[in-house]
Amino acid sequence: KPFRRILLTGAAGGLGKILRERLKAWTDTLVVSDLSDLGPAQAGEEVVQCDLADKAAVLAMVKDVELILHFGGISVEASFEDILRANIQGTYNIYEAAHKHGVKRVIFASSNHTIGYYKTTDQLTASMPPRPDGMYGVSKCFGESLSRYYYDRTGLETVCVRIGSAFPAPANRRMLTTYLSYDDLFELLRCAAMTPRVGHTIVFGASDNREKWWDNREAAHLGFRPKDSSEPFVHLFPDSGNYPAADDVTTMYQGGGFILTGPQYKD
Ligand code: NAI
Ligand code: 15L
Repeated sequence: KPFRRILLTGAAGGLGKILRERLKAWTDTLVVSDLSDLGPAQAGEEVVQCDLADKAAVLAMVKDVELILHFGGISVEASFEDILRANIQGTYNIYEAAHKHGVKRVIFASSNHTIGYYKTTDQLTASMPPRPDGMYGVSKCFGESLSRYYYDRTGLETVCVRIGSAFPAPANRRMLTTYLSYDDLFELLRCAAMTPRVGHTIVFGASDNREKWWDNREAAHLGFRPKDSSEPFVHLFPDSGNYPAADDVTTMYQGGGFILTGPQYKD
């Protein structure tokens, strides 16, 4: 197996549950961690239930780890205070622990919501300025900047995966463009983990969907080639001929519904 010890944070989450099964093929020991209950440790696993905001717990959990897949945290828009704790403090704790223990590489679950305020008519590359669509997106921009800093300062490598919509199937018209199948996600993670040198790389995570907003030329060294597509689901969301609709911000911007979920709209 290519690794002795891998840490997966967010292992009780939607993606974490899938990765927990698949990552065992890569490593002798998979450390699975979450704030939520993870059940008993299975063969080849160690279970650590802790809050990412608990710096001492995170430091202890990262000891002897070679690769971290950082998927833990709040995964949707929420109050700034909650995001501060889970995503900003939590991600800082992961990087500080990774540096102290000499971890070689982190794969950071970033998000398309780092760029959600670009228009659905825009084509993006990874080096275009971030345009987050809420506090959640801002926290993912923090993770991308933090990891850039740790790479420049210490040589700790990171691949930031700006995941589109990684679910069993697209749930709406927008996700026909942002859909990332679980198999393509896993292939992208394999490229991120196994490519010999990645430095600090930002890569968009989408399947080979017919409509594309994101161009991965700046991450070509990863060699990621998606195999799936949202095509089998296109019939579920017929084209109204009115997309993007001039009077609907959720179709004008790449972030879709997140454009309307900021805390300011709830106050
Ligand atoms: P999820 O919400 O199902 O899983 C996140 C996990 O993190 C949960 O099990 C939760 O208990 C844990 N968590 C939250 N706060 C924590 C804390 N303070 N300490 C420790 N654990 C904590 O989300 P999902 O869909 O599995 O996403 C995983 C990661 O990928 C997240 O970082 C999310 O932002 C990112 N992502 C996912 C996308 C998707 O399409 N599923 C799209 C873009 C990004
Ligand atoms: C995300 O960042 C979220 O974690 C996920 O739940 C989806 O909402 C996804 O983006 C999306 O944009 O579809």
